[in-house]
Amino acid sequence: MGLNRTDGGVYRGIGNASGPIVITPAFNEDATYWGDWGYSGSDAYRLDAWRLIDADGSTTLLDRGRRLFIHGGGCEATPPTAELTGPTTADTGEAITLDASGTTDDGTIGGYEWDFDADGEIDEVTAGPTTDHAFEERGNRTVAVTAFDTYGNGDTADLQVNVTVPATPPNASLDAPASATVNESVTLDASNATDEGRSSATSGTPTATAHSTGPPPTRFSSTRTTTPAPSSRR
Ligand SMILES: [Ca+2]
Ligand SMILES: [Ca+2]
Repeated sequence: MGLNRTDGGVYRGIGNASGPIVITPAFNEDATYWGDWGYSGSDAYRLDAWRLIDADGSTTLLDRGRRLFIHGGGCEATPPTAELTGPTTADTGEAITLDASGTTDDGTIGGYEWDFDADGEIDEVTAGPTTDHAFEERGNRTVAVTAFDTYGNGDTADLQVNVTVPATPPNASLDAPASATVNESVTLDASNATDEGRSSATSGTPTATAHSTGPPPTRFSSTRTTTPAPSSRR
């Protein structure tokens, strides 16, 4: 909760509810009336936590993208069977769509937790089965999704993605004198050439010395004489 905020809801007497009560949180800019009334729309009144306080007083801090499902009666225990598909190759910076829509459950899927870098920390929570992600570094990456049913039973699937640097041509640059005379040595400098990877053409020094040889230049004076086409006269 943010400053001076007591937003929340209390649910009781739900034993006769048919189907779960679904609470879809929407904080700050995502809220329907954010900015429309006195205590919202400014940084001082931003909500910064989504807490579940159980009847016994225990508190669970929820990811702010996570929906809450309230069931009457007992719990179901059968987890979903998670499935994750998507491109197995990608360029760095390229957004790819990861798709867990093949996940099945005996009941209803409640959400998906995504771990984009296989460190065990959840990076995103979605209600729907797909999300877009771009990898910043090359290499073999493992993405994991854990699909939960509305009782909190989860199953995890992963996908290997080989991330490579885009194969764009190098930006070639060659510095050389604007002119040279015969028998003068000039330096050709390609050290300003750039590429996001390693240029195979710049092994060793990127500079070279060119030495022009040959007979002294012969200067021609060229004069073009234009003869108008004869007018046809009879
Ligand atoms: Ca289930
Ligand atoms: Ca992670």
